Amino acid sequence: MKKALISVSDKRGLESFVQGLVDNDYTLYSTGGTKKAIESFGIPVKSVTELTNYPEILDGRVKTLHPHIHAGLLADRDKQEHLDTLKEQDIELIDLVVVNLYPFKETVKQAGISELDAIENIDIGGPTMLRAAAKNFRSVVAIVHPEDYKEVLTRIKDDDLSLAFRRELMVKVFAHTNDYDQAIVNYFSQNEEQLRYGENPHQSARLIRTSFAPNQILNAKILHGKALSYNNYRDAEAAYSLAKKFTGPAAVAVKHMNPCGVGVGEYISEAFQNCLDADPQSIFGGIVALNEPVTKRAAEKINEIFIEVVIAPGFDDDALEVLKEKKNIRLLELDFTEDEVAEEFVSVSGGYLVQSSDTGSLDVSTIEVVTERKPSREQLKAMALAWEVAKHVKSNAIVLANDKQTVGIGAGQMNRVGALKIAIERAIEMNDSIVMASDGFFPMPDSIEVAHAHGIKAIIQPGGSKRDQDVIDKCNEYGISMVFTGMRHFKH
Ligand code: 93A
Repeated sequence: MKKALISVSDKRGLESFVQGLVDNDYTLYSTGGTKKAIESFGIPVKSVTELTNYPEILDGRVKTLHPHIHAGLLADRDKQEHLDTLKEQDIELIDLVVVNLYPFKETVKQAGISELDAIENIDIGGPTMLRAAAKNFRSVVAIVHPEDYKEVLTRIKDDDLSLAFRRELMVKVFAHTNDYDQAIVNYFSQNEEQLRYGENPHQSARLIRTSFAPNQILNAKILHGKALSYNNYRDAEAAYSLAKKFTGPAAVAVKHMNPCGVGVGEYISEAFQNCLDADPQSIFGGIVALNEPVTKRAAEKINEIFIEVVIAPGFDDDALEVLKEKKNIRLLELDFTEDEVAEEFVSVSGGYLVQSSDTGSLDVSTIEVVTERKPSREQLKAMALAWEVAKHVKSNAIVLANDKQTVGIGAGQMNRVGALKIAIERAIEMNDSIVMASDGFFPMPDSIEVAHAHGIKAIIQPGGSKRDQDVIDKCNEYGISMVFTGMRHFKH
């Protein structure tokens, strides 16, 4: 008779599985609660204490942590010496282990959980058995997920518990215990915090801090206001990551992850005013990042409208006093130094995609003027601003700007000329000093026609289209200057 050790917190699917094991001549051994459950199904089961000759002690903290269990799992069936030792010590071989762990993650997710509750839910014996059985996968079957019960039973019936299958199960075990330990690390290092909800109120959410660098949004000091929401954090990241790209005073307003207004100026108050004027409608309820300490003058301007979050490298005392008049505004202090090239993750069903972040920046000395007309100094300045902003706008992105602010932004469109039309429609002004930036190349000259019809005289874009020459010819026909950056900046 083969021996199966069953010790599970999650009792889903248990009845039919253990019945199947018994039907296939397994003797079952279980810990307290699992044994009771199996007995309630009317299925014969023995206590693990019959293997250990030792009672469960310390409120169950020590149930299976015993050499008779672990030697029974770890003995190498191909080594006579191991088998002899088991015989000498009167230890039985265990062939199959079914363990799932105390529900640590589920427990700490609940509201009002104490640290003691969390501690009691750290499973020690379960992972130890799983890891032992998984290490010995050449001889032992280790099952951690109830979803695998069915296939295991089928394979037992067909006598097909192949080495390859046991290896698959082994990988699942170590992935699971790794994930389980990470959840413990996150909870106790306070790297993990519950958020009130996710993108919408019916979605749950939490944040997980993986770094403590002072120039990262999750490490901002919240000087005033209630905790940030899920959307606040994402918008704050979008505003902050763009604001820190500017060397002089700059202010960035973000709505739904896209910049809606960006302003630069000699002083931070002027930069904010330009940012506000760039789109006085969209900034309402927005997130604003300023790359220099907030002065009283800037604070007074900010206070004139409804802003949810202000992020800055500092706040003057009198500025704080002004801003704190509003109870609900969140004030975040954060180090604005540039990041090292970091990695970004996005989830897709089945896992994650990882890429290095887009730190490609424009070197004005290497840009190529491709038209007869050259951009003026003022236009070049506006292009640098528009280009930086375009990198931070969802694709397809078109940014119209002068040398002190964005004047119209078209974000997240499925075709480029559509993005341009939106940017023009939103534009606060259209005149000769306005330049246009496109995050990707123009596949055809249609956008140039539209730009020309609205008086745009200078364009910055990556280049690289099959029809670049058509686009250049069109610009020459209309007396538009155009530069190629050689680098596109899609953002999805
Ligand atoms: O408290 S433990 O870390 N000590 C143990 O020796 C032990 N052995 C199994 N937890 C232990 N377990 C866990 O108990 C299993 O991982 C399983 O989640 C749970 C099943 O307990 P019961 O059968 O009493 O419901």
